[in-house]
Amino acid sequence: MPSLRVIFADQLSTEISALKDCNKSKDLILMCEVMEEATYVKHHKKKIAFLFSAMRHFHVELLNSNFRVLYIKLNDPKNTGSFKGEVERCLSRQNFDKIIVTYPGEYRVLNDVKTWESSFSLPVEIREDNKFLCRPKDFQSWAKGRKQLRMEYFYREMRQRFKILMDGVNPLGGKWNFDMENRRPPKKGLNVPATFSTKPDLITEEVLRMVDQKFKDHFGSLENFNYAVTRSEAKKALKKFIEERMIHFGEYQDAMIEGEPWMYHAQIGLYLNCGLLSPLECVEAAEQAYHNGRAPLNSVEGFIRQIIGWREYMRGIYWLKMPTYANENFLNAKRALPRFYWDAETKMNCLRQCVSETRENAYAHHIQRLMILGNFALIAGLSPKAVNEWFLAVYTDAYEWVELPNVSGMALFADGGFLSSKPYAAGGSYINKMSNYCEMCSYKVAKKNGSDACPFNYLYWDFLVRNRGKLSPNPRVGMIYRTYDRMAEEKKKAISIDSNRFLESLVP
Ligand code: FAD
Ligand code: DLZ
Ligand code: SF4
Repeated sequence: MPSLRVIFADQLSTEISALKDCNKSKDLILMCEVMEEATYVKHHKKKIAFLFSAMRHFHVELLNSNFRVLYIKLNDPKNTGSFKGEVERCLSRQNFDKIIVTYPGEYRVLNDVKTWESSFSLPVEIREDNKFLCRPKDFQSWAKGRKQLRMEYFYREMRQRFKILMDGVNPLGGKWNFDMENRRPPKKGLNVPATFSTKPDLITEEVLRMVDQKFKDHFGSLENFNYAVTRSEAKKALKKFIEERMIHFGEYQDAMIEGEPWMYHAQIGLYLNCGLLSPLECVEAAEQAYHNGRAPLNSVEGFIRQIIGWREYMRGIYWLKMPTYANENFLNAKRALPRFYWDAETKMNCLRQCVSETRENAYAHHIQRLMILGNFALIAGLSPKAVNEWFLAVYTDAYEWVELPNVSGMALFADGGFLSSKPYAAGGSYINKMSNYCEMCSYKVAKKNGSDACPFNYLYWDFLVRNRGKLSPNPRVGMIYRTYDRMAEEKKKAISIDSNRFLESLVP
């Protein structure tokens, strides 16, 4: 009897484990566009269009390779709107001996898949997700018995295991990490080369029309849709980054410039996370560029660390800590998400720029996500649930396995320091050093208090004061309190008054 192989939107690779040993003449592949997945959070329109177009192109690729595929479009009148409903419909038409899937990327979907066996009285085989380099169970073994998990040690083991940037048993260049060379502020007159861009074909145009019609109330613009939607185009996007922009990736990794949404970042997260690119091919292409003398070690090492270090580490944490991780709120932050996260209407230029770019591109680079959008959410005490929902909805590369640890763990310190050793809280001077946003802002970054002072300045201190009981035992934060304690009483009072006034003025 044939088996039914279900492929989700983030598994668009002919190498995916669910397709291994597939009998092309007998087995059936099911792919479905379902309303439940498009709306469980109101995803950015570009994210939905990207996934549906990439799914439809992958469907064509599978047909061209002689696989049997049942592809359910969103506007199929019989579409039940859910994975389970579509599997049930498929099973009602044909008999199968079992269902085969690759581990879904989200706990929520895994829970659903786990009900199929009893609901349909059919064995369900859930296979390892080979889009990643470290299996959740290997991460669990690595984590076991460690008091503190630190990405750096995990990363070093990944370098050794996959023999990446190694000189025998030592790291190439004598150091594991070149971050100290990677934090340059932006320079005036940088001429950042454009990222990959391609014109929508007929399949994408049809999807764009459908998304425009069906998801009118979702965040974001569909204008200038120019992503790769096939593996061959995604490979071109990677090549363009490696050849033209990786050279400065390290140097300007933390820099932000108004009107330069991508800076020297790769813009490949969306392709990696849906299976169009594999992590090892990205890493190997970067390493090759170093050996060919096309990019310096600090850039290449920095880029590789993001992929075999941070990306795998975040996924490891997700599967280690779910389902409780989704409810973490160490700092008991409760404030509703301000409306400007959706409409960009705020006088704070840094936030206005980052939200506007997110709305246009469904993209913001790491330091915008962490030090502008995340930092504000942290110091203003926004509710982790609301912030997570926003981050999951607005970026094309967002799936819960990677979004949640980045937001709750890295940006909001909601896990109490399990993932990072101290909160990434910063005042305006950091933003002013690493960007040119403050030059065009209505607030004055040099002013610490008063109605025209940069809100990041007083909110930073107010955040520390509000959370003193929980943060002062942390050795990396404790000494900052000594600076606060030395402040004049009048200044402390001004911080509190300004912060209350500002926070009260936020419109949810
Ligand atoms: P580059 O900066 O060019 O990096 C190359 C690749 O490294 C990325 O494509 C990504 O696959 C990987 N990478 C880099 N940093 C991280 C990281 N911290 N965690 C995991 N992988 C990383 N990444 C997502 O893929 N999806 C998300 O939903 C997501 N949400 C985030 C939310 C917050 C608050 C923060 C601080 C970071 C988040 N990240 C997320 C991580 C990172 O910001 C994005 O991976 C990156 O911006 C994607 O753009 P890029 O391809 O240009 O990345
Ligand atoms: C994000 C998303 C969207 C918008 N739509 C679909 C879909 O129609 N079909 C599908 O298979 N997956 C979709 N996804 C991705 C899922 O929500 C989910 O993130 C993955 O299946 C991983 O578990
Ligand atoms: Fe942002 Fe403050 Fe700079 Fe304005 S002055 S851009 S609010 S950091």
